[in-house]
Order: sequence, then C-alpha cells, then structure tokens
Amino acid sequence: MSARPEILVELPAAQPFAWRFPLERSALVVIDMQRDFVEPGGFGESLGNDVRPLQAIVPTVRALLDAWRAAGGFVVHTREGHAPDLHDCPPAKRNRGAPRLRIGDAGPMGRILVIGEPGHAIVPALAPQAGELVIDKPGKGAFHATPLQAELQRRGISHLVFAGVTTEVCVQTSMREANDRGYECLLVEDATASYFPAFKAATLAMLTAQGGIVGWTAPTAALTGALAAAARRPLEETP
Ligand code: C5J
Repeated sequence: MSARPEILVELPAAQPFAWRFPLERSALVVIDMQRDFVEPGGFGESLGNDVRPLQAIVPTVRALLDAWRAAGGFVVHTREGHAPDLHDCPPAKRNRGAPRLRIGDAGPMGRILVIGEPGHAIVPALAPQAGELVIDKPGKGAFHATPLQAELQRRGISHLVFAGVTTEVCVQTSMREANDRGYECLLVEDATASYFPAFKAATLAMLTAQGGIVGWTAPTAALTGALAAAARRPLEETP
C-alpha cells in the first residue's frame, strides 16, 4: 500500500523567493500574543510603548489561525512569563530600562509577566484551542529552557510559520533559534508587529537578506490563499 502523498502548500511570491511547505510536517507558531504585550496596562505599555500597533494585528493573526486550523495544521502558542518566585527571571532581564512596572510587580492585570496572572494570558480572540501546544518560555526565544524542540521532533515537524509579537525581539529570536536547529522558517509579514515600525521593517529585511539567511516572509493573504488552494487540489496533483 503506497503512503498518502504530502500536501505541499505553495507560496510562489514569498520573499526572497518561492517557498513551499509540507502541511503535515509544519507548525504555525504564534509568539506571545498576550495581554501583557498587546493591551494597555501591561508590560509593553509599562516600558513606555504605544500598544496600538500590536492590537492592530489581532484580526490578521486570527484570520491566519482560522485558515491554518481549517486546513488541519498544527498550532503552537508561546507565552513569555515567569514563575511567581521569579527564580527564572535573571536580573539581566528584570533590571532592564526604567519601566514604571518591572516583571513581577503588581499592575492593572496582575503581576507583570507572571504565569497565571490575567496579563499573562493570550488575548481572548487568539485563545488556544484543544489539541494546540502552549509553550511557556522565560526568555525571548521559544526554544530556550522550553520543551519546544522535543515536542516538534516528536511530531516530525520540519517547517515553521511564525506570527506574533514583537517582531524584532521574541519573534526574531525564536526564528533564529529555529533556523539554527534546522527548521525551514517563514515569518508572516502582517501577522507580526513591533512597538517600533522601523524595527519591524528592518527585521523583515534582515531575515530575508543574503538569500534568506534566516528564512522567508509572506503576507497572510498569500498563506490563506495557498492553504485554500492546497485543500482544493486533488492529492494526485500535488507536485
Ligand atoms: C518583549 C516579546 N518584547 N514577546 N517580548 O520583551 O517580544
């Protein structure tokens, strides 16, 4: 009996050149779409940032999630946060800058970036569904001090599609960690945001420079269109 052919999703207009991914060996990784970063009163705003650019992508990330889920793709959500005793938050992280509230301090959404507090939760519109993997991470990268690598290997995942916030901090760090571990990676251009639009633009440019030194980028519409086209294509036509 022959094995079922893989569903290959084609993105001919990805940057810096066409990308394709095998849906069953791919995961959508949504980075840190938490109230603490996206909503007023959280960690992001306590650092002096305007959270509106992050709020603006929530419907786009939702559209991407909807399309990925409808295609039967595997979803990973990450949450940045620390244990209540902050043993996993080194001073090198906690003492950065001069925020109004530091990690662990009490804010309007509970203790800032502490696991289990209201601000640590993923925004309701993007809440994880049953069967999706949620990775709690103490650092910027999704692989550092987490079980993500083991979970992806266990499922035979080889390709990662990234979305979430912030583009130049946790998203970029995670994508670089993933590429170093051998994953083929794509960042969804309009499903990621930064408090600093110039940093977002620079990140997209540097990830794809030099022939895609870290990976590829493409807009959400390209992903959702390609997923729908792959679903319509009879399996025997899959190239
Ligand atoms: C930050 C993140 N910016 N999720 N975290 O501290 O990018």
